[in-house]
Amino acid sequence: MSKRTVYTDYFFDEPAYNTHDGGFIPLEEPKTPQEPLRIPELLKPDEETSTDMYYTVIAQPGEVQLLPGAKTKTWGFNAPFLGKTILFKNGKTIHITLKNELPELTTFHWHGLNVPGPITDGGCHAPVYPGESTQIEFKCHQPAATLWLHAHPCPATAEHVWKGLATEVLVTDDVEAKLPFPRNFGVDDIPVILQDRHFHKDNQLDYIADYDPDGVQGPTPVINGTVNPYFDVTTQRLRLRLLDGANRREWRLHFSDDLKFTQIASDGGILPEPVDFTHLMLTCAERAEIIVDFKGHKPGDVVTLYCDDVPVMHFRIHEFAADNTELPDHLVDIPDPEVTAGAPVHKVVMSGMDEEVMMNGKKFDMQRIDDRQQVGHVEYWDISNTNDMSNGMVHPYHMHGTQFRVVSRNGHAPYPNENGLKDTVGVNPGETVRLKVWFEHLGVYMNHCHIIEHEDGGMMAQFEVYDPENPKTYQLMDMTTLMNAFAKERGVAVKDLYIPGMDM
Ligand SMILES: [Cu+2]
Repeated sequence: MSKRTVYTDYFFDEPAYNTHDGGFIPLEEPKTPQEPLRIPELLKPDEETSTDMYYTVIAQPGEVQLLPGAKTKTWGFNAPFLGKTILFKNGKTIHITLKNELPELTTFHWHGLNVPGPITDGGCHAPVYPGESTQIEFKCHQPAATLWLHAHPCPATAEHVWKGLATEVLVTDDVEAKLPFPRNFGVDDIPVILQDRHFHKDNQLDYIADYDPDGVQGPTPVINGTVNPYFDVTTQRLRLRLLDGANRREWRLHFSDDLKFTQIASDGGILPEPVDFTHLMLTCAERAEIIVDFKGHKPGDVVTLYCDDVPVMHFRIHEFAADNTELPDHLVDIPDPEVTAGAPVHKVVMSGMDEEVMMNGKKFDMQRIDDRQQVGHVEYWDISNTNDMSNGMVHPYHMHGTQFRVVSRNGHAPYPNENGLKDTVGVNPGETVRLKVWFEHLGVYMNHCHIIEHEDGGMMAQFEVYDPENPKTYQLMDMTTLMNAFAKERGVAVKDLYIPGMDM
């Protein structure tokens, strides 16, 4: 038996939990009947060879039966809501046709993928207009991980994600394939996208009605696009690829009877050592792959997953074969390169709440490069949250184009499950989190708070990864062009266009 510590707390600072926000909307247990958890299909490649994978990813409108009665009008990737799960094999060259069948422009951002910016990365500089398609191509070069694809068209990112433009992207490799993890997709290895929504008249979403500059929330947990889901457990061990895909909500997760579970991967891939918990908090955009062992349960039992004290998902236990697999105490080696001699320490300050949010005292500007780092160099980034503890919040800080290491929190060791590669880190009020960051590709990238209304509202900046031997200039998108396009697509005059966050 392993002697690993079992952690029983959420690590983050309790006074900063979203439950203390003035605008907090508590989750409510749905009163609708339980429904089987929707398991997204795997997106079929158009073609796959020993070296290349070809995909077509379509942003499309649709409607989905989320509640009894009227279907809800939604958006998704190759599906009416959320999307099919997309799989990249490490080492292959990936070719993707990005197609927009929505009535307005959007972008396809590969959250956590190490690809060149700003176009392949798919931030605000890479709009795909309605009825159009573009191509991207990149070499998948990173360890197995649970990443995700979401829309990122400034300043409408939050609205597009709220409507459903978010899905998981799995990277697989030979290292992960040898580890004793469940990996039968849809059976014992399942995506779990944690979101919340507010349903209005006729079961419709109304983003504008629900708008809150500190992040839009709804009382109904929606898991993989399922309200009140259950999952039929047919194996002793179950791997959940948890993604906080909510616009603002923190998920403080625990199972009934404080069932122990084990985190095996964070944002950027497998952890060096498995971490055992009874409680786990995820901030927006963070991922955790966990293995739950139902050894002590018998057919007919139900194990419930809670967020705070609200049930969000039920696991119905069926007959399963005994499985005595023990996880090794060491899983993988994680890169930890030396900081480049003489490198500067980058400073990022997240400040404010509501409309006042800023990064380094400024609102986001698509045409401004706020920082630079040389490609291949390894440098510290100190990320501070100047909110105060009595009236502040955890800002989840995200960087495009990299998987970083968390070095310290206010000079102390990071949380026990932060020893792997990450692309998003929750920063407590009054805290400075030191990251060690390096890049493989050139480009202009965004860094921001992943409370999506905060990024739309301007708590966002951008930096250039450059090569002094190969200086580049970038054609950067501007807000006027995007605003004119949105106005035309929505059939309103520019002066009448309202996208929350646009006046940042
Ligand atoms: Cu924030």
